[in-house]
Amino acid sequence: MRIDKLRQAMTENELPAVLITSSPNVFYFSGFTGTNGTLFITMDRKYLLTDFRYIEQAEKEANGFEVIRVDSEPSVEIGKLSEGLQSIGIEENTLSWAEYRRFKEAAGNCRLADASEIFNRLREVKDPAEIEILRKAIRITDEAFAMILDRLKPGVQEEEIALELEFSLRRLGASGRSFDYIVASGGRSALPHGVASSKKIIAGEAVTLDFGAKYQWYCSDMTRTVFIGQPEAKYRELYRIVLEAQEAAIQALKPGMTGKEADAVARDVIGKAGYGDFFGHGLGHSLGLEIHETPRLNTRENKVLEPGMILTVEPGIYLPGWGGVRIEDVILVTNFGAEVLTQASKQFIIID
Ligand SMILES: [Mn+2]
Repeated sequence: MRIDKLRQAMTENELPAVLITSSPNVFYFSGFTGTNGTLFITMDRKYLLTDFRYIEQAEKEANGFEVIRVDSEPSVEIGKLSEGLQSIGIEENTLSWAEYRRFKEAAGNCRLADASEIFNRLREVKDPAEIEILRKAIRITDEAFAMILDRLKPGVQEEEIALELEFSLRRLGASGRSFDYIVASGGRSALPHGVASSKKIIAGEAVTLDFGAKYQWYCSDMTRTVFIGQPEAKYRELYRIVLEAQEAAIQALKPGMTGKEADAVARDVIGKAGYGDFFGHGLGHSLGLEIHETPRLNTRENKVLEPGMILTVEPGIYLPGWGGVRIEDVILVTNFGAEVLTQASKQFIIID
């Protein structure tokens, strides 16, 4: 099914073969989970090149693929497979310069063309099995969030909170995290990507927690800003605006809308409240096998939302040196609108 769609796209793009090198794409198109694997797919053959360690696993996981053992790097083998072909689609964003040079030399007169957009596009709309896995990954994050609230107290280091999150996610069935834990307290909450540090949490501070589980190779993502004791009054104002922006965007989201239009809904709310300059990132992103996938929700995204897409909606306001607030849920684009998959509370949480 995935290979049929891929070949259809290859035909449309006049690519008689593609070379797939990044692990998420290797997994998506073949089911192979080893750390060393390269796919070479033509209109009637499909090959998986891997080394000695993975031959048995490859034959088991990559249904219908001809497994070729390559114990050093695969460019010579790729050269042989591409004999007589006019062009090969590659992934330019993940190939190293060295790999590219080797493939180019091995491919001889055969043209190499970037095919990343074909692979991205095929992964944009999730199938029902993927949606089920993502729901579970999101449930795990919700539960880990509920559990971490008890651990948040003055004197605790951000890194300790990150470690507790890791324990919770893994006890709940995740294989790990989908990206480095963001635990940003006090002034650090103004850093949109404030990865957990050795800073200790102090009474009266905001703490932004942004984390995700990796479950059966799929990623979840959520953010909440909570407060350790009574915060400054201004935080209530920021929180109200960010929540209003987030809910307005979720309400408005529907198939047929562009990523740019969705972004504008939230940006409008924050702009009208006077904080437009302090929301410097996009509203959200798709996610799946990778934490950031296309389409995005930002000021430049012209891609149109379709049912089956899974996206984050995560506006924020960050006042440098002072602090910030972000609220992030994951939503599923349905036939008529958006279903919010994240269940964690969005109330103004004060932990005493
Ligand atoms: Mn996110």
